Amino acid sequence: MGACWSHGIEAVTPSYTGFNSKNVSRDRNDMSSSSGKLSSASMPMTPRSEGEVFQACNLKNFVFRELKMATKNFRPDSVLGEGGFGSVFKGWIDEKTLKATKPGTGIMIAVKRLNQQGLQGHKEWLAEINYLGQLHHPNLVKLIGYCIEDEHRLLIYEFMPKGSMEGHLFGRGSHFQPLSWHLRMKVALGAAKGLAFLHNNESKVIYRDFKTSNILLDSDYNAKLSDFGLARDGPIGNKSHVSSRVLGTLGYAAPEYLVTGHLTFKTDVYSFGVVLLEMLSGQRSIDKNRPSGQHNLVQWAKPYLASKRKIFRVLDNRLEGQYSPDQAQKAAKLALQCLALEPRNRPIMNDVVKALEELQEPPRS
Ligand code: ACK
Repeated sequence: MGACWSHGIEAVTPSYTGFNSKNVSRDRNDMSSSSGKLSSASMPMTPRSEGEVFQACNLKNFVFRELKMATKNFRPDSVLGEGGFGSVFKGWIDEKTLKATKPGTGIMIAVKRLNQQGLQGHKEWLAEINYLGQLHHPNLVKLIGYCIEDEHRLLIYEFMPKGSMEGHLFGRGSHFQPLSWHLRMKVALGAAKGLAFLHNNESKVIYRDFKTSNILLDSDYNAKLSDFGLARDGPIGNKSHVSSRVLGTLGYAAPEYLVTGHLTFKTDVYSFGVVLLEMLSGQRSIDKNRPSGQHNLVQWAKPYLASKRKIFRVLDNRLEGQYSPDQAQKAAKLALQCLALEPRNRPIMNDVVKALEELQEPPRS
C-alpha cells in the first residue's frame, strides 16, 4: 500500500499508476542483459507518437468485444484485483491465434482495464505499451497486447498465478502463508535482475515505481516487474539525471528525488532497498498503525541494520530459524547500502544482483 503524495516541485496530475489512495554512467558489463532482448536497440524509447509506439511493438491489437468475451463480460468473479488505475480481470485466449476462447480453455491472461474517467491514465497506458512492447526479459512481465476503442483502454498480459509480492508479504488470512526466507531471497534476486536489465546500457530505463505491488510472481515464484506507466528513459551522454515531476509511491521514493525531482538509476536502487527491507522485516514501508516512531520503516530500521547485534529486531520473526546470522547480516548490509542517503554510495543494480546471488542457498533442514 502507501499513500497519495505529491511534492511542490511541479503540480502532479493524478494518474492511474502514480497517485492514488491505494498506493503514490554505467559500464556495459551486464550479466542480466544477456537473457534480455530489446526490439529496437538504438532507438530512444520515448517520446514517441501513439502511432510510432504501436508500430514499434509487436503486440496484438485486441478488439474490445473479444476481451469482453474472454473475461466473461468483465464479471466480478473474473476480477483478480484492483489497482489505482482500475481493475485486473482474468481471461482466456487461444495460445496460437490469441483469439478469445471459452473460459477454461486455451491460456489464461490478465486484462488490466483502466478506469474510464476522462481517459485519465492514457499517457501511462501508452508508456506501458512503449516499454513492455520493446523490452523483453524473463524478469519483466510479458505484455501480449492492448485495446484502444472509443473510451476503452486495456492491456493484456501473461497470467501470473501467484499474484503480487505485496499480497504474499502483507496479505492476511489463511490464503497467504508467510513467504519463507529462501523464497524472499529468490524474489529479491529476480526483481533485482529485472531492474539491472532496465538499467543496462542497451535499455537505459529508469523504472521509477519499484514496490512490492509491482512485483508479480509466476507459479515458481520467479519475479517479474509490471506497471511501466511511470518509467522514463534514463540520462544519456554525460548527463547525470533526467528532470521530472515527482511521481511514485510514498515510502519508496529516494529522498533526493523528492527534493530535486532529479531521476537517476540510483533512485530505483533506493526503492529496491526499501522493498528489500520490507521483505526482511515483513513490514510495510509506511504504516500509521505501528507505534509512534515506527511509522516510517526506513527511518526506524536503519540504526538497527547497521548493528550486527541488533538487526534481529528488524527481521520478520516469522522467519526465525530459516537463515544463518551471516545471511541475515549480508542481506541487512545490502539493504542499508541501497538506502544510502548519498546516491553515489548506493550500489549499481548489477552489484545488487551479485550480492543476492550469494544469498540463494536453499533453506536448512
Ligand atoms: O496481488 P494480486 O493478486 O496480484 O492483486 C493484484 C491486482 O491484480 C492489481 O494489480 C493482480 N495482477 C496484476 N497483474 C496480474 C497478472 N499479470 N497476472 C495475475 N494477476 C495480476 C495483482
